[in-house]
Amino acid sequence: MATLFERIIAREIPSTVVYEDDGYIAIKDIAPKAPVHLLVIPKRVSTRLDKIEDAQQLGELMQTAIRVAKSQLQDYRLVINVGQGGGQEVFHTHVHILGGWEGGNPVG
Ligand code: DGP
Repeated sequence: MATLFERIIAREIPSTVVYEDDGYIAIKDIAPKAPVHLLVIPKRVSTRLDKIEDAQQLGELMQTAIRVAKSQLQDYRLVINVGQGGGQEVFHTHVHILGGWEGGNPVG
């Protein structure tokens, strides 16, 4: 069965898209944990970050996350939850971009 993010990529589920290219989509998180909370999602299916063995793919994911983050924010936090114990809820690899706090990141 398609993951939630595959269905978002296919436009079966609506989302606010802030960036898209052939390999990636970036959307607004539906339950933002910061004034700006985006998700960068590779279109190529993998369940979690450590299933991506190809260094080029890993690099491309980070480059895309940085490009999207810099287009919206001067400073930011990148978070990747890996596995249930790591806080991952959607098992389709993605990078969280968080930022926009007044006075800086409250998490430290
Ligand atoms: P994680 O816990 O790392 O798997 O993050 C999953 C994120 O996905 C979480 O911050 C909430 C977000 N999310 C869940 N359902 C939807 C949805 O339907 N649309 C959008 N835009 N985000 C969603």
